Amino acid sequence: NSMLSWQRTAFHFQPEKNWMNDPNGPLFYKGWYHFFYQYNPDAAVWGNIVWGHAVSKDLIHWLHLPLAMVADQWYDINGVWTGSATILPDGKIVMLYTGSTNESVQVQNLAYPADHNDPLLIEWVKYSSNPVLVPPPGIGIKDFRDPTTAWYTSEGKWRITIGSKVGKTGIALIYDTVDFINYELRNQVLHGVPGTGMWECVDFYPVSIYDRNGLETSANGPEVKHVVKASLDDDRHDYYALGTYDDKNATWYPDIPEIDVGIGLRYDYGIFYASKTFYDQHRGRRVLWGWIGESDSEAADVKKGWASLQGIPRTVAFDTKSGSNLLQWPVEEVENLRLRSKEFKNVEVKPGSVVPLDLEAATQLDIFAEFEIDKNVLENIAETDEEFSCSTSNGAAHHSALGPFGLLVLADESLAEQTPVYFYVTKGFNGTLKTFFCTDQTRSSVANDVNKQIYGNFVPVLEGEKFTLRTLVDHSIIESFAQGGRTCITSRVYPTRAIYGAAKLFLFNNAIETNVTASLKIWQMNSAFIRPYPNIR
Ligand code: DQQ
Repeated sequence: NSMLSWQRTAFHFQPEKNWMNDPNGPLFYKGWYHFFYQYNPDAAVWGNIVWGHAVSKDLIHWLHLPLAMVADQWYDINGVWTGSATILPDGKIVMLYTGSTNESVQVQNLAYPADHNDPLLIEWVKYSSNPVLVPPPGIGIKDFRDPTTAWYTSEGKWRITIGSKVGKTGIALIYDTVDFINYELRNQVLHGVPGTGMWECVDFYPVSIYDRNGLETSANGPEVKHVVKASLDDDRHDYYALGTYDDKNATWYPDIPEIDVGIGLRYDYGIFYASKTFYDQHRGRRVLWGWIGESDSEAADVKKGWASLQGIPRTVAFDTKSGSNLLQWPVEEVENLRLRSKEFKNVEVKPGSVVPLDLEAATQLDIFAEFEIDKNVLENIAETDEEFSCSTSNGAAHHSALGPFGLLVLADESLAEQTPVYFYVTKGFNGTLKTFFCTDQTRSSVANDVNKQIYGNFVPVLEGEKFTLRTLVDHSIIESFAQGGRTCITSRVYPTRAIYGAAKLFLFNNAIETNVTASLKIWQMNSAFIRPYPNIR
């Protein structure tokens, strides 16, 4: 449908048509990145779920491959649901995934490549005695899904976790296995948090506390912290926490119980769900994939014939500077799409003003921006906006002492359509500054059947740091990373006027008390090649 075709992205992974959701089983094998995903081959809405499959050399340009697994067995006839890959020491791959059975019971199944010599891993075989796991006593038959990548225990066994719930407590069950066929349920859970509901797509992995290098999933020791991530079915967000893993007792506890899994930090404060990491042994990094749904209406999705994207894969590492959070950053390969760039140095943005940035078009961009506010004002101003939060304020239209200031993305000339991505600085009674990073969708489109929430959260800004952001713009997606990736916000927006050559970029400053000085470097971004599978007969 050409009417809505401008919403199609140019460098984000999408199937050619129909519905996609969770990333599944990402891995690097014999020179190729493999990406599998939850896919409905028949419609642009969720249902009939099978595994789509694509390969890439660089996580940006893709070749679509035939479906890897379809719903053809009693144990997955109602859906080939989410799963993860484990690469064994001999290089062989095992895939564990959830099947929804003929009676809609959630069970875990084993699959493996038909031919390990095929670098494209085109054909997949399901183990003949599937399922390998059924819901254990006390667990609901529909509350048992999404097995993780396995890691080694000190006993030399493999260990996996599977998300579930007991009452309203979200939990991560633990199983040990030596052959991926027979499993032993541990009587203690890896972790659980009351009130968080069903945990989907649990992820568990180590991060180095010294540097940004990725760690293989089995890595452990004093130089390591462990991340637990759960996707909360009840509020549709991905929450993580940093903590300590106890291999002997097969359990994990958070560094700070007040910001435990599901009640503290999120990977992303916009739309981002069912994410999964993998260790990329090719480049020694941990890479995070996340499903970015639509925020228009289902009717619009049906009309345009497709729904959902995958975010640009992000490297994820512990923030050794703040010590309190992860850092997420688009994989460096996305920089190969950069075309012409333009720099704007020390642009002064006066209180209450909007400054246009002279670019050809502003629909496919990679933006770096740095902002400074008046030091004198910062020091001398009394307490302000102690109670601020992105979503309860007036959004970017607000005027206050120290904010908001930032970018107007995907804006038309008249500013009837605009999506502000911005900082907002508050000062507490005790004089401490606290910075928020937000994205305001209120005026993102003149259409009214789209989500117009204001997203955002607190972002740590350390002594001596400027306010920095990076934003990737790709037609209907805006992915923003503040302070090097401490706080991230992804939004889907559906402008009707700010499209193609009519889309513009502006700076704005609604702070009353301070000038803002902005420096930017902005690249036009090329489109990625995302090719159909060749029809060779
Ligand atoms: N999506 C899958 C489930 C998973 C959910 C089904 C999360 O396995 O729990 O498509 O989005």
